[in-house]
Amino acid sequence: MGLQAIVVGVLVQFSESFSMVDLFDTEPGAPVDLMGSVIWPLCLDEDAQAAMLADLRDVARAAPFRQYETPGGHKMSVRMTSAGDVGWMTDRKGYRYSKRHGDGGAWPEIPASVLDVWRAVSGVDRDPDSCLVNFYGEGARMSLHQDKDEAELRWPVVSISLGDPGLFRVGGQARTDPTKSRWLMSGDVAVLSGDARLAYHGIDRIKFGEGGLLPDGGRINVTLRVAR
Ligand code: MD6
Ligand code: FE
Repeated sequence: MGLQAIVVGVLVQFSESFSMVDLFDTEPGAPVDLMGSVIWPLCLDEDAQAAMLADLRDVARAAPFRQYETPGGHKMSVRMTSAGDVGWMTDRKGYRYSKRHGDGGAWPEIPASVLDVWRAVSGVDRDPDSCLVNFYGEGARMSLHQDKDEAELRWPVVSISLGDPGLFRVGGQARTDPTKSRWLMSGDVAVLSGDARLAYHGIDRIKFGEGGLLPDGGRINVTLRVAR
């Protein structure tokens, strides 16, 4: 498959500076198709996961996690922050991308460790301008949604999972289409592109405390997008 060839090629290129996978004892899991989305199991090894987690802690220090409210007035159970030129947010006025975080400052830069993953798996030569960081504590979930707040929907969306397992559900372009589910593990990367770009998807639940990467439990998901 073309994408796998590209990823393996880029992995070889990056393997010295970016420990995405230990090519000597494991290869990245073969890509898994889930209703047209592509999941790369264990794309990041434990060292790469720990390095990215440290970078994300810096992001959260600059722009603290917040619990946003949906336009319908529901508090989201997931806590969010962002990096990049624009960050995704929501309040009573609607879903949108904002140049400033809650304290009024610009968002921090997207960490290089995160950009490397986009460059390896996105299949496009344009970098993302927005990096949403989701934190799932005990009981947090994300209901079925489409990613469609971006100006141009032809760019892929790449997401990286860290920490506790999360049950990822993907369907079609209609909310009522049949769905399939798979546990996303720490280090897994999911790509929504092509026909799956507008697929409904969500996280039904997490296995709190079972991941090992975060000492106090929880799941982090990093979603990269070209928003503008
Ligand atoms: C999550 N992921 O894994 C939520 N969106 O916590 C997403 O909403 C998502 O995994 C677009 C593309 C891939 C994703
Ligand atoms: Fe999404």
